[in-house]
Amino acid sequence: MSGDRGRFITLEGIEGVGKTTNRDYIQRLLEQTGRTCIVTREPGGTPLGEALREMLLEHRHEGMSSDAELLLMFAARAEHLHKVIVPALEAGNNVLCDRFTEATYAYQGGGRGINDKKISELENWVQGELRPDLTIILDAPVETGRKRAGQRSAPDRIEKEKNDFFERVRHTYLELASHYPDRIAVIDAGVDLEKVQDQIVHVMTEHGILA
Ligand code: Z5A
Repeated sequence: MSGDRGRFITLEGIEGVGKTTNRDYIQRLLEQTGRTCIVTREPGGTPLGEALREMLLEHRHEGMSSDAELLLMFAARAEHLHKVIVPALEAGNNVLCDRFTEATYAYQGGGRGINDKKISELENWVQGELRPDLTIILDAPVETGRKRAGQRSAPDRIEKEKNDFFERVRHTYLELASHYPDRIAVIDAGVDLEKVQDQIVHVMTEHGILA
């Protein structure tokens, strides 16, 4: 990728921590850098990816095998990278993506118990050397996130897993952040929105995304 490529920022966390709520705010911050910011999501972001998202989340596919789930996530990601993310970055735009490969480590790795090695092989195959410039993990206790999400909509196929699944997901996110502190930041999302957004500005500045 060329030297003047845009920045690739991803948002992560268990359900209900505020990824959707904070997306527009982060987009506005990224646009202050003078570059257009493309906002997208995973699974999804392309017609094929959105079709795969429906298959992954609807209850009709209850009991889907963990390997099938993993491969569908990466199939959607391959299409997303090829059609949206890489062209946008190469055109000099910033890209803000609601979930990316850290979600695969957390949900399919931590949650479902798939070996990290399998995930990293797919990561290297599908992404080559591309990694997000910054991943912001919005972190809150599982009960807080589930309570907030529950007030908003009925649970989908993955959201209806039990609390211990989400505890493993949360734990894996925190582990990833401790392994890659240069590109993954954790924010306390269990507090008022204003305080969450102050922390977002702080980590984006600290990681050189904002001046
Ligand atoms: N998944 C996977 O397994 N593997 C992968 O590789 C990928 C994804 C990429 C879809 O994700 C599912 O795909 C997801 C993981 C899996 N399944 N689960 N669980 P998604 O991102 O589309 O869905 P989600 O995680 O379920 O997101 P969500 O429920 O929409 O949560 P959110 O976007 O983080 O929360 P929100 O909608 O912004 O906020 C929820 C409510 O809380 C809302 O009413 C807000 O007004 C309120 N809120 C937000 N912040 C605050 C604060 N600070 N205080 C008080 N109230 C707040």
